[in-house]
Amino acid sequence: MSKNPKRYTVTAALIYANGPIHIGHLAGCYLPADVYVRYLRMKGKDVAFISGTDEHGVPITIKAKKEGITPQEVVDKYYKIIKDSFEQFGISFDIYSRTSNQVHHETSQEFFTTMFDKGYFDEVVTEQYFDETAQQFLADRYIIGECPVCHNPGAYGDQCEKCGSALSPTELINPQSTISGAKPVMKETKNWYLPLDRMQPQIEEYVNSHKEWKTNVMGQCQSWLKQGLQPRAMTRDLDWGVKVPLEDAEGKVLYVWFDAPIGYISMTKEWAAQVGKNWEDYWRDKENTNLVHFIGKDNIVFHCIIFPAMLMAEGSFVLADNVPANEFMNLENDKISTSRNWAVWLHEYLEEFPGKQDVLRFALMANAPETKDNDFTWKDFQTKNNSELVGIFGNFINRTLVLTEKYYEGIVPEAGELQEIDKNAIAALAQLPCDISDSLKNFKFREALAGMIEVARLGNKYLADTEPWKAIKTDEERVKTIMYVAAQISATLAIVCEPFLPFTAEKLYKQLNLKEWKLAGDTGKPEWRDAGKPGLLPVGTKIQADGLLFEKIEDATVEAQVQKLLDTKKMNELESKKVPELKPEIQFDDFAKLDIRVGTILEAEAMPKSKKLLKFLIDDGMEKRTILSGIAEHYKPEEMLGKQVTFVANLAPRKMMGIESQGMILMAEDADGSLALLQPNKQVWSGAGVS
Ligand code: B3M
Ligand code: ZN
Repeated sequence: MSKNPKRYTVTAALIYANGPIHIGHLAGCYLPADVYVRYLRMKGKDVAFISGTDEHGVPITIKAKKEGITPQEVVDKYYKIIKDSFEQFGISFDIYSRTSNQVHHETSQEFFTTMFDKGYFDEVVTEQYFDETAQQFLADRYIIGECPVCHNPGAYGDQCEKCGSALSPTELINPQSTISGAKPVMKETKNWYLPLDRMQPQIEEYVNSHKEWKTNVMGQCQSWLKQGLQPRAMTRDLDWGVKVPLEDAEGKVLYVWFDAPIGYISMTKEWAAQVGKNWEDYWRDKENTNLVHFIGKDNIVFHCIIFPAMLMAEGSFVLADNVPANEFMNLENDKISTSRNWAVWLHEYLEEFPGKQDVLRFALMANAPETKDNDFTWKDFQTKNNSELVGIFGNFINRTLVLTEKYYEGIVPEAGELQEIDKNAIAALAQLPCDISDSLKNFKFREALAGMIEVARLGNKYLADTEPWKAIKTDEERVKTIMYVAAQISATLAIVCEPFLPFTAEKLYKQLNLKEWKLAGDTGKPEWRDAGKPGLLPVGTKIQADGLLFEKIEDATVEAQVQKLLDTKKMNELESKKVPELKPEIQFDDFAKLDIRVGTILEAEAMPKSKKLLKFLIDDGMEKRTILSGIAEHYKPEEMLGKQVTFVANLAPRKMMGIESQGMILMAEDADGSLALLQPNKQVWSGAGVS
């Protein structure tokens, strides 16, 4: 690998096609990848940005079962939703493909065969867990149990998502089938294992040659290596996936984590064929190509240890130069969860916030979980938009455009002699793109984003210090210089914001009339080296505002989003609420002792000094009776008037707060604790007996 390669193969995790994209995926993997790639392209690098959906494995078949459709229908449905939302969000993949394609099946089978022919696999007959009810071996997520490492009770057969340990089903404590809930039995089966234990020295050497990897990534790798690598089965007894290309492997498919990363290669092949390039340049030219995998932290071991081991064994491909994995993004102080619907879904955001892709991009990146888990809150989203995008970025551009329009009909004026303050601003402007560059090269996206905003801050400060709106009254010539410098800052801001805020950059290029710019290259598009260049936006260029770049986000908007989450929380609580346990059995005679009747409420009033009690006068068909009931938090006295209720009529009277209650009104308690009256479903006469 070279330190300054001309070519980059950048991959972003192949997400399972079993659900839509949420902000956690974006912040952890796809946004940093997109920013990095956009930056590389602006540096003139030859980049292949590869991603797609992972359409095999147990997560897909489990989802199919849940939705009552076929696995193929599941992946078709989610591939489309995922691809569309990425596209609209401006994630600029060169190809977004899928592992169900023919070329992928062929590529992964070839890969397997090469390793097989080289004698890399151990053929092992083992006893594996088998679900007798479902007549199926229980691989990966078909089996859950207690994690032997952190004791999380919901660990999967292949991985504990809590502590990140990779597991095999036999390591789970108290395993259970997720298909039938049955306790599995052991049954013999043959599979092909990758001897990671024997490969440990090579893998260690590889990992240790990358001291520059992020500490969270290196930390996980070292803890793996320290535990000692174990042989790992690369095939499964399943019917959904890539068929194992061997004669004695009927009913077996490649392990999803074997075929999925090969998807990066097969998708590169597809893309290269489409655009007339040679895919091998991107995977076999070790001298000139850097391979970078963007992933979330739960995929570290697969990309830093298992896939590299496969690549070493196969022998003809480059190994990853870097794996800048992020930690997790939480949402409003709670772990994002698909099953609990605790997420901000990208396709919903795009519908509810049309044209505001860059706002979410900004908010997620500013808070990216680069070194530790982080939290997304709607309040923070609003603040990031209102104070930074509107208050700093938009404000500077707007002032520059409006003042230039007002004083010079939108034509960039010629600068006079530069004063100290102008020279300082120009020098700072030349430096900032270099700083941003350094941050991006080191995968420090938050720092890079802060550098971008710094350019706008520089512009604001420059205008605040030079006060062209005052100077125009006393020194018209001076204002020309000021507006010239402000125009240069705007142009650089447009360039350096492009990787982060591509939609905004497009608008700015238009408003600042890009066609007239003095660009370094001949692509007609700004390149990174143009940023900070003096005279980038030439004198005489016509610039013009075309609406505001960003709008304020109102309290009501974010409150509605928070409410949506609160509703979700309530739904989850309802769903998780358990039905009360049965009381001990009674005989009919016990029941017959109860005298339950229907009465009509004649009077209702709150009890003074009591939060809970209401006092009713009830027509019971005989005389009238007083009943106290603890429902004041659920019903107002006036809404009870005239209602028919059921009550226990022969309950011994009880005195409460000095008043005798002659019976008890019956209520049903809902899961959220609210109460509902039990009423006859048609008007009946007061005193009607209930049996
Ligand atoms: N499909 C896991 C996931 O969606 C897995 C990633 C594969 S990357 C090659 O998180
Ligand atoms: Zn664990």
